[in-house]
Amino acid sequence: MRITALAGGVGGARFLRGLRDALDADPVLAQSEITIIANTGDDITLFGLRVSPDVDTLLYTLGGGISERQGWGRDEDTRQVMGELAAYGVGPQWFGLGDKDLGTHIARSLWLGEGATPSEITTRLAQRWGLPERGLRLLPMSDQPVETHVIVTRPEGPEAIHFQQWWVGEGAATPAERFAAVGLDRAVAAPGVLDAIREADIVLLPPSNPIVSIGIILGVSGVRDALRGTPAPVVGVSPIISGKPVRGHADTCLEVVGVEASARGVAGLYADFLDGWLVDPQDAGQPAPAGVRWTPRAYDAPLLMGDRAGAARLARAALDLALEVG
Ligand code: GDP
Ligand code: FO1
Ligand code: CA
Repeated sequence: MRITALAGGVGGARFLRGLRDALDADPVLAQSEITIIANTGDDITLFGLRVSPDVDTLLYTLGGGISERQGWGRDEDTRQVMGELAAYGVGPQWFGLGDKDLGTHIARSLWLGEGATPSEITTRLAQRWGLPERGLRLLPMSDQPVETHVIVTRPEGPEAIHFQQWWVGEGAATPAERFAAVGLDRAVAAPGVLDAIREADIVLLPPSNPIVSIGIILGVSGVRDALRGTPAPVVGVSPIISGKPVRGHADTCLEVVGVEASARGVAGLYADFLDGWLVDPQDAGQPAPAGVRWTPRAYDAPLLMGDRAGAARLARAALDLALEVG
């Protein structure tokens, strides 16, 4: 079975680790390959280093090096380098880069300087984390740089800031007018991305942020058309339960683009290619968006990943829904 998934950071990574566990526990499906198309719109250059938060969260979670407490960054990391930078008055200090994590950013930046593409670099990083031998292929959505910015409203007028400054630095609390994905209009899909969607047996959308994770990947030229055209069933898991995201500020992001923060509102963003949508029992009463041929399927427990076993159970339910509608 060839499974392709679009993914952001923490929600995507935890779901996909659960999916790998669920497949490994199934004698028939254990040989399945998962291709992950990662959002790179969160990428940012800090201290001269290229940081790719969603790619790194996927690498560390799937490779066994994640900080479980944070959901991002390396396990048992320290902040010595950040402390030294602070002593020199060098910022920003609102983005916490751990010492072990910095190794990844230095390697990535060095290889970019040598002319390697993000795809090639992601392959190298994934090898170190043992992804290929576990049947996991990680692809950045594009090899062209894309950076999501947020147009915020300040007392002195509108200002465009990097998504990470808004999300991490300002806790998504500064009123925002809109998102601008700088470079997205010129970004072409990275090698293998469109074929992975077209040739998949199943396409899954983990419960990733619908605007700044999945929404950015959908904006890469050809991705949406590939999803519309693929013969594979496309099934998603709602990141919103009863109007609230499980973590983060997806409700604020939806508000910025004028979409209702609900399981149904998110499904409406995918209505042109989605075949199945897994929702929390609390959202079971919500009808599908107008004109779609599926009805939302309620999970048989709260739509929460909780621990790793809970993530495997949720992923198995999404897989079963895909096998049913496919
Ligand atoms: P990020 O890049 O780190 O923000 O991560 P993603 O974009 O991959 O996923 C973020 C989304 O995952 C948020 O909107 C959360 O609501 C959602 N999420 C996280 N954990 C869970 C969970 O256990 N269940 C569900 N249904 N959604 C979750
Ligand atoms: N998220 C935070 O809330 N605070 C941080 O200081 C922070 C640092 C950080 C460093 C590396 C990395 O890969 C991710 C990091 N994140 C941090 C998570 C992350 O950037 C965001 O939660 C997501 O990109 C939002 O989608
Ligand atoms: Ca992210």
